[in-house]
Amino acid sequence: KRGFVREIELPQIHDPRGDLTFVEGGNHLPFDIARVYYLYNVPVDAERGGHAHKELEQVVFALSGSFRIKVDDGNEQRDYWLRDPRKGLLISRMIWREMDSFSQGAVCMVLASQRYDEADYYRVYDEFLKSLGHG
Ligand code: T46
Repeated sequence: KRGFVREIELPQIHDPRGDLTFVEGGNHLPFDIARVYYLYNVPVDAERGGHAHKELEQVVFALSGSFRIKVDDGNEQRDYWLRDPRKGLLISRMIWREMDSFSQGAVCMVLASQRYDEADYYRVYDEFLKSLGHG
C-alpha cells in the first residue's frame, strides 16, 4: 500500500558558522507554497490538530524542539516524532492528524499548498470517516 505520508529531507549547508537549510516550492515539495504558518508557545500538555483536509497538502517541520504527530487515513494510524529541522512530514489530503507532546519551546512550521480556508476542514472524526465511505 502506498504511504499516505512521506518524509521530506531538505538540503543542509553546514559550515563553521552553523547550518543553513532551504526549501523551494515545486522543487523540494510536490506543490508551490501558498502559505506558511507556525506554532510556538505551545504548552507541553496541549493537543493540536484533530482534523483532516479535503484538498490541502502540507509539510510539517519541527524547527526547534520536538513533538509527536499521529496520522490516520481512516484505516491505519501511525505515529511520527518530528525533531530534526531538515526533515518534514508531507501529509496529503484526507488524512486525520493530531499533534501532542510538544517539548518546551518547540516551534512547528508548516508549508501549505493553499491559503487558509475553513471550508476545507473536517473537524469531526465521524464526518471524515463518512466521507471516506467508512461510516
Ligand atoms: C494542521 C495543523 C498542523 C487561520 O486563521 N489561518 C491559518 O492559516 C491557520 C492554520 C489557522 N487559522 C485560525 C483558525 C482557528 O481559528 O487559527 C485558529 C487555530 O487553528 P487550528 O485550531 O486549526 O490550529 P491547529 O494547530 O489545531 O491546526 C493547524 C492547521 O489548522 C492544520 O491545517 O494541519 O496546524
